[in-house]
Amino acid sequence: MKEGKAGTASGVRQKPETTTVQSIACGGTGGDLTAVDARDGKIVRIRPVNYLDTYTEEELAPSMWKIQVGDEVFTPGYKSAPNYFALAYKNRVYSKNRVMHPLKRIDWEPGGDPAKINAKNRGKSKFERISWDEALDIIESELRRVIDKYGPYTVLCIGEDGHRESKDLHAGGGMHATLMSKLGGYTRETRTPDSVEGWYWGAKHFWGSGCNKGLGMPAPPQTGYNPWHVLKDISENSELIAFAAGDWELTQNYASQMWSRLLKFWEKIGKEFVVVDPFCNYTAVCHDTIKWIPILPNTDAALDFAVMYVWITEDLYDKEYIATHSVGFDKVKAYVLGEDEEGIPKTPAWAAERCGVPEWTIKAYARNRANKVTASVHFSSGAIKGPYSHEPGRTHAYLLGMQGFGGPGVQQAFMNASLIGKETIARSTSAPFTSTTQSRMFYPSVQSLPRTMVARALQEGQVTWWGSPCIVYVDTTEQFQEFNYPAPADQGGSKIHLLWSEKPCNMSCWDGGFNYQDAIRSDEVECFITNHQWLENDSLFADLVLPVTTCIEDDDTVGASMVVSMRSAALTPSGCDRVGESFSDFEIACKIAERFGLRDEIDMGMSYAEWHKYGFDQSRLGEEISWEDFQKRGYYFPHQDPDADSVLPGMRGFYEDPESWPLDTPSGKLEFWSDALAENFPDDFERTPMARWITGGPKSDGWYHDESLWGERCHDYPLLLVANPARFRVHVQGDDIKWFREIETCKVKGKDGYLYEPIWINPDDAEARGIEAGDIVKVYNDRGTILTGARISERVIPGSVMVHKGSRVDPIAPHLDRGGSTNLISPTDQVSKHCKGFAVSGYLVEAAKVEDAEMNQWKTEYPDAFARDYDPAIGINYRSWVED
Ligand SMILES: Nc1nc2c(c(=O)[nH]1)N[C@H]1C(S)=C(S)[C@@H](COP(=O)(O)OP(=O)(O)OC[C@H]3O[C@@H](n4cnc5c(=O)[nH]c(N)nc54)[C@H](O)[C@@H]3O)O[C@H]1N2
Ligand SMILES: Nc1nc2c(c(=O)[nH]1)N[C@H]1C(S)=C(S)[C@@H](COP(=O)(O)OP(=O)(O)OC[C@H]3O[C@@H](n4cnc5c(=O)[nH]c(N)nc54)[C@H](O)[C@@H]3O)O[C@H]1N2
Ligand SMILES: [Mo]
Repeated sequence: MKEGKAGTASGVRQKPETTTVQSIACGGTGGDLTAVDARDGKIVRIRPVNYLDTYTEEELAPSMWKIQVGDEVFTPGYKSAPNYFALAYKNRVYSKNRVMHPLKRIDWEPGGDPAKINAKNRGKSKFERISWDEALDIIESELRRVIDKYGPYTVLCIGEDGHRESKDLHAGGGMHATLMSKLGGYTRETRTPDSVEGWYWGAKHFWGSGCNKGLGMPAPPQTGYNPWHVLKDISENSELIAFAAGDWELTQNYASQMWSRLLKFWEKIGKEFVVVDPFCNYTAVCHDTIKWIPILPNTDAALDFAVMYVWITEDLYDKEYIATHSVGFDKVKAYVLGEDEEGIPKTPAWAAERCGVPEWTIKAYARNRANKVTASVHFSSGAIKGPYSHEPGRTHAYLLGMQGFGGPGVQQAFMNASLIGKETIARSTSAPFTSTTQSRMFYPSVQSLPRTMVARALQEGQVTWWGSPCIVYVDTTEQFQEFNYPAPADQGGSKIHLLWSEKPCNMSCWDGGFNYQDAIRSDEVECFITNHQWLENDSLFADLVLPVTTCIEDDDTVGASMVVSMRSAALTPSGCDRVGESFSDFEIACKIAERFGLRDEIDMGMSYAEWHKYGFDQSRLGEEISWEDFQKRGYYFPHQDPDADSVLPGMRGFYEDPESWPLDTPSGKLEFWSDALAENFPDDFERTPMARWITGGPKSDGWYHDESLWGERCHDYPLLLVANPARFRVHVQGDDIKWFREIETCKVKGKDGYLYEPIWINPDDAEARGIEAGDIVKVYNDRGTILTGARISERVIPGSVMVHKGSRVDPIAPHLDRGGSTNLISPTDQVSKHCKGFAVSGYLVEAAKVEDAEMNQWKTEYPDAFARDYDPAIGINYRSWVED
C-alpha cells in the first residue's frame, strides 16, 4: 500500500490517501489493473494504472505483444484500460444493497419442521439481523441434523462454477464444497455449458471437443489450450468480419476496454464488418464500416442453409478442402438442394420466409462472404442460447468449413482468442498466478445435478440426463453417457434437503426462474443458505444470508487471464475497510470448519501472507521475477514467448495438414454428418446426426419446445424475445450502479417513479399494441409475467423484442415480478432431449401495456410487495427486505 500526500484542500488538513492495485472484474477472471485510492479506509476513486509508474519501458518490452499491419501498429500500451464496471466499482462496494450482517428469514426456524420453515414464504417474508454466533450455531446444528438424518449428500452445494467477482484465495464457489467434502461428501451442482450451448451440443460433433478440453470452440487438440494468434491472423488476412450473433463492443469489454480499441484498429486497416442480428447492436452502432442485417431470433439455421444453397449452386465454396478435410458433406448438400427424402430446396426465398431477411440480402451476403476472406467473430454467440441451439451452432460451423476453415484469415474468434500473445510462464488459459486451486478442491462427488435440473430434482425426486457430472470441459464422447439423480443408495445417494449457494443468482442466470422459485418454496428444502455481498435474486428466497466481502476489501492475489489487454499477476491487498460484518467465502468456510474441529484442513494453518507466497511458489512467476521484487512492485506481466510467432493460429495446422493435425472427431476430420450421434441416439428427431431446420412442436408429439413462429403457442405469444447480457451489467452484477442507472438506455422511468428494465420494441409492434415510449409493459407467456419499461426503437427487428437478461428479481407474487428479470419466464426444458443445457433466449412472449386498473389491482392484492422501500438511484435494496 502506498501513501500519498496529505491534501490541504479548503485549508482543512485531510488524512493522506493510500493506493492499492486491484484487478476488478465481475467475470471472475481478473481485469485490466486499476488503482484504488482510499482515505480513512473509504474508497475515494478508482482509476487506470500507468505501468510506467512501476516499470521502465525497457522492463516492459519483453511483455508487450504487437500486431502490425502495414504501418498501423496495435499494442496494449502502457496504461491499463479497465472496463467501465471496474471504474464504477465504488458504487458496488458502498451500495445500499450490501448485506451488512448475517440475516435470518423472520418466519423460518431450523429443525426441518414444515410448520416452522414456512417454505411458501420464501421470497415474500423479510429478514432480521442476527449475530455471527447465532448464524454459526444454526448452520452447525442444521448440518449435523441433516447429515444425521439423510446423509451428507443431502447438502447441495450451488455455484461451484460461474462468474462472480475476481478473487483467488477468497473466491466462493467451492469453499462450501471443500468443507462438505471434509464432512463426508455433498451433492455437486454442476455448471451447464451456458456460454457455448450450441457449439457444445452441436458443433462439437462437427469439429471435435475444441479448446479447453471440450468447450466446443474450435481448436485442434495439438495446439494445446489456446488458439493463439487468431486475432493477429484476422488482422493480417481477413477482409470481412462477420458478427453473426456477436457484439464485441458490448461483450468483449467486460474486463478491459481494449476490445473497443481493437475494433477501431480493424476499422482503420480497412476491414469490412457485417452484423447479422435481431438487434442493431453496439458493434453496429459504434462503427462506420458496417452493414446490419436484421434477422428474426433463433432462425440463423435457415439463413445459413440458404447461404450454403447459394454457394453450392453458384460454385462458391472450397470443394477441395471439403474433399480432404471433411466427411458427410454429401448428406448436407442433398438436404440443402432438396435432393433428399424431404425434398425442399433451402433457397434464399425459402429462408426469407423463415428468418425475415429478404431474399436479395441473403444472396448478397452469401456472395460477399464467398468473395472475401471472412472471419466469424463472437464472444460465444447469442444465437446459440435458444431452444435447439445445436442447429445454428452447427450451421455456423458448416459455413466456416465450406470456406476452408483455418486458412489465412478464415478463423473463428471467440472468448479465448482474446489471448493474443503467448506468455512464457502462464499455465494453460488460466492466469499466470492463482492460489485458488490450492484452497479449493473440487472433490469429485458421487452425486451431482446439472444446474438446469435442480428444480425438477426437487419437484419430481428423480432425474436422468446425458453428459458430464463435472463442469463443461469434457470430451464429446461424454455426451453419450447416461446419469441419474439420486445416485444409487448403496453409494450414499439421497435426496437433497439443504441448499447452500456461493453464487446466488440461478433464478436470473439460468433457465425457468419462476419454476426454480416454486421448487425452492417447497417443504423438501428444509434450509437454504446463501453467501452474498448484495441482498438480491436467490438470496431473497434464502433462510440464512451470510454477508460477504467484495474483492476490494479482501487481502488477496489475482491472476488476470481472459479478455484483458495483458495477462497479469497482482498482489491485491485490502484496499478499504470491510463493509458491515462481512467475511469472504473462504473465511466463512474456516469459521464453520472450526465448529467441526476442521479449520486446519481448510486454511492449512497458513496466514494470508503465507498463502500469497505459496501461490507465487506454485506458479512459474519465480522464473522471471523474484518474490521480493514482485512484492515491491505489486504486479507483473509475464514475458512473451520469443518464439510465439511460429505458433499456428487457430485451425491453421489442421488446414495445412489434416493428417498431422487431426481433430478429435471419430474420423479426425470435420463431420458434416456424425455417425456417433446416429449410433448413440438413433431415435432423436430433435438433434439428428446433421444440422436441420428444426422448429419444434407440441409436447404430445415428443418435442421439448414449441417456441417458434411456426407452431401452436405463437398464436398466444407471437413475439420472439432476445435476452442478451446487458450493456450495463455483467450478468446480474451491477444492476444497482447508480451512475449507470441514470443513463436512459439503462432503465426506463415509469410514471410511478420505478426504474423498469427496458424492453426494446419496434415501432410497428408497439403501435399494434398501443404501447408508447415510457409505458410500463408486461412481458408474459404461460410461465409468468415480468414488468418492463417501453423503449421504442427501430434498432430491433419487427416480430422480436429485446430485454437484457439479469436485472434483479423483485417479486410481487408467484409468477409475477416487477424487476424484469427475463430468465424467470424462459423455458424450463433443456436444449433438447439429450442436451441438458438451457434455452434462455429466442423464445415466445407477448407484450402489453399495463393499464392503471391492472396495476391498482396488483397493489390491492399484494400491498406488501408495493410497500417495500425503494430508492430509484439503487432500486430495491437492503432496507426493502430487512426489518429494523
Ligand atoms: N437469458 C440469458 N441468460 C444467460 C445468458 C444470456 O445470454 N441470456 N448468458 C449465460 C452466460 S454466457 C453465463 S456465463 C451465465 C452467467 O451466470 P453466472 O455465472 O451465474 O452470473 P454472475 O452474474 O456472474 O453470478 C455471480 C453471482 O455471484 C455473486 N457473487 C459475486 N462475487 C461473489 C463472491 O465472492 N462470493 C459469493 N458468495 N457470491 C458472489 C454475484 O452477486 C452474483 O449473484 O448466464 C447465462 N445466462
Ligand atoms: N457487458 C457485458 N459483457 C459481457 C457479459 C455481460 O454480462 N455483460 N457476459 C460475458 C459472458 S460470460 C459471455 S459468455 C459473453 C456472451 O457473449 P455473446 O454470446 O457473444 O453475446 P450475446 O450478447 O449473447 O450475443 C451477441 C449478439 O447476438 C445477438 N443475438 C441474439 N440472438 C440472436 C439470434 O438468434 N441470431 C443472431 N444472428 N443474433 C442473435 C444479440 O442481439 C447480440 O448482439 O459476453 C461476455 N461479456
Ligand atoms: Mo458466459
